[in-house]
Amino acid sequence: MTAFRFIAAPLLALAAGAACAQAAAPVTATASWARATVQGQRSTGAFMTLVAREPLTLVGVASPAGTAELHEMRMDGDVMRMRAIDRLELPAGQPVQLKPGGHHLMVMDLKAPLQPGASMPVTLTFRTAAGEQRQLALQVPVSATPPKEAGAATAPAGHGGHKH
Ligand SMILES: [Cu+2]
Repeated sequence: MTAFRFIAAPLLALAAGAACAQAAAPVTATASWARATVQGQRSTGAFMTLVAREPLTLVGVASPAGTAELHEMRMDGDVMRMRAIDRLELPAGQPVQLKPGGHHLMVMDLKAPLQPGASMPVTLTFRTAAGEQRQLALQVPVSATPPKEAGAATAPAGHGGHKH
């Protein structure tokens, strides 16, 4: 006789507790932008600079615009490929850039085109050193090009304007 085992898995509704007062993530996001899509494009990248005030691990990304993932770029032989990663460490006080060609947020299966001037809601989930979760909700501006105030490396404006 086979012993049937019933594994009681209580399906506790992990409802997004809107009323649950969750402490804000001790992190700031600056120079955020998401690349506008061209016709037929179903996925896009989102970029920003994150500065954590205490050691944090970025463990999740979500957007109502589509399916969001955290990606990294990595050389595979001669080919640059991107792949999903499940975490990104943010050392305290140290800017971590999510940028084209590096770590970035990827939003796939977009429900609608992303028009320049619009914004895309993104929620980042972090884990603290104590293992607690913190969230940061952002409205990421949609743009065809990176924002100018990105600081640091200033584009060499005025060069190469050699059109005939
Ligand atoms: Cu990607």
